[in-house]
Amino acid sequence: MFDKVLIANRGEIALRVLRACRELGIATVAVHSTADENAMHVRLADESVCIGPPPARDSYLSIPAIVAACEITGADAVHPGYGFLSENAKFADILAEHGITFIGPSADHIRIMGDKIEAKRTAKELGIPVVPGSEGGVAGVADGRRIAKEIGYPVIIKATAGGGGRGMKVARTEADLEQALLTAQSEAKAAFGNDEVYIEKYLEKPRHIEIQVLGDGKGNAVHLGERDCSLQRRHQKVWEEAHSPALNASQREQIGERVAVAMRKLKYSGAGTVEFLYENGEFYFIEMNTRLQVEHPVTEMLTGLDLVQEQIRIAAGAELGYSQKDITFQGHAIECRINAENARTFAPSPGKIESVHVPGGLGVRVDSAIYAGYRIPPYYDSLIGKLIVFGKTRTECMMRLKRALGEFVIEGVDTTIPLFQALLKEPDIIDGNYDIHWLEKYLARD
Ligand code: MV4
Repeated sequence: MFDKVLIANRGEIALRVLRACRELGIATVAVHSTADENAMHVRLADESVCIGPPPARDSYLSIPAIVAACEITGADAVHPGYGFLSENAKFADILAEHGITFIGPSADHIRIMGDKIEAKRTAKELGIPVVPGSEGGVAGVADGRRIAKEIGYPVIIKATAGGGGRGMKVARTEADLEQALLTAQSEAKAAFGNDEVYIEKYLEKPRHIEIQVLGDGKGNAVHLGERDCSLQRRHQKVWEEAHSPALNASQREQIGERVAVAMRKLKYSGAGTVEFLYENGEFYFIEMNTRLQVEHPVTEMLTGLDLVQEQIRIAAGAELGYSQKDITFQGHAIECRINAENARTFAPSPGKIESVHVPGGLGVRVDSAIYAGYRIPPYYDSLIGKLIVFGKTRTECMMRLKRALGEFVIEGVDTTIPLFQALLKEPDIIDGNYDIHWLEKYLARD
C-alpha cells in the first residue's frame, strides 16, 4: 500500500479522497493555488504545497508543478479526482517516468477513451451496443452526405476530440448537413486543435444512463449498476439517481453484464463509467469516462462500496477480491449538485459564505468543503457541495430529500437549493418521467 498520496485537486473531491486515504492509514498531501490558501482540503491534509497562481492552467493543470510537489513531499502516488488532470494520459505517463503511481486506469486506456472514435470502435469490438454511425472520421462533405443518407436523418455531428457535449451539431435533413458539418469542424478545430468529426444517428428523446465499473487490470471486473443522469442543463448534470426510474432488474443485469464482460476483456484497471443513451428499451454507447465521477456517491449508497478506496487498492496492485455475485444493491439514492449559482439564471455567485448549516440524520450525506467564513474564489467550478440522500424506496428517498433541503442553510451566496425544492413538486420528477431535454424545457417555461 502507498505511504503518502498527493491529491491533485481541490474542493469537495479533494476532501472525499483525503477521507479515503485517512481510513486506509495513508498520509495525504494537498496542493493548492494561491487562491485556495484557506481552502478546507489544505487545512485537513497532513501536508500542503502551493503549486501556483489562481488560473488552473498555472496550478491544478500544471504537470511540472504537481510532479515537483510529489518530489518535495515524497508522495508515492497521485489521486487526480475528477476534471483537471484526471483524464490526461500524458500526466499518467510522466508520473510513471518519475516512479509515481497514477491512481487511475492505464495511460493507454485513457488515450483510447479520449478519442471518441477509438472509444466507439473499442466498445463495439468488445460487444457493447453503440449508436449507429460512421465507422471513423468524416473525410469531407460528400463523405458526410453519403454516411448520413445511409444512417438516415436526423444525424448528429460530433468532434473526435470532444466529449461532454462540446462541438456537436444536429442535421435534421440533407439540406442542413453541409452547414452543420463545416460548423462542427471549425468549432472542433478552435476548441480542441483537431477538426476531425464523426456522424451518428440523432436520438430524439433519450435518457442518459451510465454504468459504473471497477476493474483490477488483471482481467477481473464488476459493474456497480447504473446512474440516471438525464437531468442536465447545458451538459452540466444537476441531479443524478440510482437506480434509474426507467430500468427494471433484468435490463440492469443485462446491460451491466455486457459492460462487465467488456471490461474483463479490456483488462480495465480502476474505476470507470460507460455512458449510454437509452431510448425505447435500447442502450447506445456514447462515451467512456476513465475517472471517478462527481456522482459516484449514489453508487456507493446502493452498493456500500467506497469507490475511492477501491481505486487506491487497485492502483496499489491489489486484486478486486470479489466477483459480480458479491455485488448487491439496496434502496434508492439521489444526488443534488449544490452550486454557488442563482437557481433561476445559473449566474455564478462567488463570495463569502456568511453561515452554513448542513442537514443530517439517517440516509443523508453531504460532501462539501465549505465552512462559515469561507470565501468561494471566482476562478473555478461553482460546485460547492453535493447532497446525497438514501431511502429504501424512491418515494422515501424523495421525501427525505425534501426534508434535507429544508434544513440546508447557506447564507452569503446564491445556491441551486431552491431549484431542487421546486423540482420535487413537479409531477414528472415525482414519477421519474424525464429525458435529457426535460430540465432545459422546464427552465424555459415561465
Ligand atoms: C447524442 C444525443 C443524441 N443522439 N448523441 C451530449 C453530451 C455527450 N456526452 C453526448 N450528448 C448527446 N449525444 C446522439 N447520437 C444527445 C446528446 C445530448 C445529451 C446527452 C446526455 C445528456 C444531456 C444531453 C443534452 C443534449 C444532447
